[in-house]
Formats: sequence, C-alpha cells, structure tokens
Amino acid sequence: MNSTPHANRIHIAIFGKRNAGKSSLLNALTGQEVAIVSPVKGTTTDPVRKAMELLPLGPVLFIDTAGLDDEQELGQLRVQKSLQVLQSTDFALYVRDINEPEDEFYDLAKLNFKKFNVPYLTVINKIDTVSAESLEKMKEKEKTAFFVSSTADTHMAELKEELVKRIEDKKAEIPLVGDLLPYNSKVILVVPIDSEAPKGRIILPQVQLIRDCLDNGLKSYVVRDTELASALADMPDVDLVVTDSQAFKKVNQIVPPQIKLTSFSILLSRVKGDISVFLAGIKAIANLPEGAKILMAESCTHNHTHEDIGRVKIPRGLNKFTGKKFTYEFTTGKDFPTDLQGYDLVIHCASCMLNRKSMESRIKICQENNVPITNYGMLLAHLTGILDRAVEILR
Ligand SMILES: Nc1nc2c(ncn2[C@@H]2O[C@H](COP(=O)(O)OP(=O)(O)OP(=O)(O)O)[C@@H](O)[C@H]2O)c(=O)[nH]1
Ligand code: SF4
Ligand SMILES: [Mg+2]
Repeated sequence: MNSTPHANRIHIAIFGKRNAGKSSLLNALTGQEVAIVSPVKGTTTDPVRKAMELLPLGPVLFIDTAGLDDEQELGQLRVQKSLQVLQSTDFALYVRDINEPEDEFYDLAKLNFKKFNVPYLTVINKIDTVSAESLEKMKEKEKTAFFVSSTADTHMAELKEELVKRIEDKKAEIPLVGDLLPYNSKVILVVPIDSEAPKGRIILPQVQLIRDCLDNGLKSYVVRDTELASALADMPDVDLVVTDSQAFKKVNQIVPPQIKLTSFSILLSRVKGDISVFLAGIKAIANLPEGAKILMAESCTHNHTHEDIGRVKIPRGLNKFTGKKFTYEFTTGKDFPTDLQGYDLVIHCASCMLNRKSMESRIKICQENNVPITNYGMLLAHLTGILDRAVEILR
C-alpha cells in the first residue's frame, strides 16, 4: 500500500502555531499515533511524514510541521523548515486553537500560501473545549473554516471528505506553466504582431498564460518577435521563452540553447489533452502511406487565421516534409465524428475553446478507433525540426 514513492504522492501539510493540535490532527487523520502529542509547546521540532491512501483520492503524504510561533534561536530554524515544506505542498491545512481567536501567524501563513499558490483549508481545533454557544459564534465569524476536535475525533470523516473534494477540484485545473517553473522565474512571451494578429487585443491563450504567470508568481515579459533579441540581451537569465507556434523557426534561432523554449499551443496541449498521446501521434507520421487520410479538427468555426493554418499551412508543410501526398478532410466546431474508420491520423487545433473533458473524450474516441492523434502546435514544431526542444520543459 505504501509503495508509491513520496514524490508521486499528493503532499498535504499541516501548519499552525505551537500547541494548536497539528500533531493530534495528523494522528486523527491517519488513525495512527504517528506524531508525538503533548501539552508542552514546541513538541514537534522536525517535519513528521506519514504516507497513506486517502480514498478515493489515492496515495497521499501527510506532513506535520513545527509551530510557526517558535521565536527562540533554534525555533527560527524550525520555522524556516516548516516554511520550506510549503514549497512542495499540494494542499495545506492551517490549524488554529478555538481558544486563541487571534493568530498573527495565520496572516504570515496565508501570505506564503499565496506566494507559492498553495490551496489551503483552515481547521479550527479543540471544539470540545468550548460551549455550543461559543462554537456557534465562532462559526459565524469564521465562515470558511472547518471545525473539529482532533482528540475527540469529531468531524474527522467530514474533514477528510472535504480535503478529497478540494484536492480533486484543484487537480482538475492544471496550470499552463505555473507548476513547471519555480516561483519567481522569468518568462518571455513572444507575440508577433502581424497582419494575422487580431486588432487591439491579444488572443486567449496569451491572456491565459499571463494570468497563469501572475497566479503562480512567475515574472512574465511580453515582446514581439522583432524585439526578442533585444529583450534577451536585457535579460540573459530568463528561464523560459514561450512563442506563438508560427514564429517558432525564427524564435528558435534567436533563443540561445541554454534557455528553454516552447509555444503557447504546446503548453495548452498539456492542459487540454495528453502530451504522450500527441507525441505518439507525431511518431505515427513517419509510417503514413501515400494518400493517407488525415482529419483536421478545429473546435470552433470563427477563426479564419487558424483556418489558414489548418487548411493551407499544415497540409502543404506536411506533404513537403514527408514527400508524400495525403488526403485532408476537415471538421469544425462541436461535431467530432465518433466513427473514425478510414482515417490514418487526426490533427487537432489547440482547442482553446474546448474544456479538458471534451478534449479527453476526443482522444478516447481516437484511441478506440486506433487512430493516432496530435495537434497543430506539436506538428508545427515537428515540421520546423524543434519538437524535442519545445517539449523539453514538459519532461
Ligand atoms: N481538548 C482537546 N485537546 C486537544 C485537541 N487537539 C490537541 N489537543 C491537546 O493540545 C495539546 C497540543 O497538541 P499537539 O497535537 O501536540 O499540538 P501541536 O500543534 O502539534 O504542537 P507543537 O508540536 O508543539 O507545535 C495536547 O495536550 C493535545 O492533547 C482537541 O481537539 N481537544
Ligand atoms: S478552439 Fe481551436 S480553432 Fe478555435 S480558436 Fe481555439 S485553437 Fe483556434
Ligand atoms: Mg506537534
């Protein structure tokens, strides 16, 4: 049961002031005496880890930490260690003692949760020690908190249920880039402003990437392809360059090999699709026979610039690249055929208008029909010969 490596487990860490009942909560959640509990403040000095299955979520790693209010010399080192745990935390529980309504360390923790984009739940503990009336008053005041008694095992099953629900909700939202780079990294976004760029705005994947950088504390700099070399000269220590797929070739020549490079659509492929399936789709191209039938699928009908990529650029580029002549058919909008008999490959758009579930369903249909599938971004990178570089950030 505990054979899953720690790195593959969802890390749930418990924070709070000394004596709030963090270790008691860990023991109650795991149903075992994992951490030492005592009325002496500062009992837990180093993080205590316990691997278990949290059903129906799967393998998790609970981590109990030292109190954040330890102000002695050694205590400061412990606090630092606790905050370090935060950097690998997928979900945090902040434990408060119901008898201590003021907790200045709560604000410090919230600041750090925000900084490292860690979702959290506040747990107010020791409800067995107050009257029903005070409990109600406190519930009125702390509407988003969860109220438990770790030692009396009150509401522990409900807390586990809530934890599972929150983590599952969070898992459903895969960040575009936020989990691929450490906090504070520098990202340059290359947005060519040519005749194909929409007037007065930037397109959705670009907006989404900027927002994702903001959410995750990554510093994003937006430039045109024409200013990229100058931006790199200003900022040689940039961690990642993300470009529009169409400018891949040019941008690839400008960005030095030590800097990672990818495209908006490749980042989107991970969120809206499955990178390994799309890479297998690219591999399948080498075995396509002359005259193979390829389905070009676009998720919306109203973007004529994409039409140009799907209807003209990719068919022309792919025929030239392989030296073969393929037959291309097109589907747009919500109609994706469930019967793919006769097709040898599906090439899908970046599906920015489609939710993850719809794209997963389309991938499933392809797999059921034994038809490989890839997408525009991957294919354009492949045709330019830089796919390996473009997916390196995702490995
Ligand atoms: N009555 C009551 N006592 C509790 C509860 N939870 C914890 N305690 C008591 O509070 C004291 C501190 O509990 P711990 O679990 O050791 O607290 P901690 O947050 O891990 O403390 P440190 O390791 O010192 O930071 C112990 O005496 C526990 O028995 C609870 O729900 N109700
Ligand atoms: S859904 Fe597809 S076709 Fe429509 S704008 Fe997004 S990538 Fe282009
Ligand atoms: Mg403890």
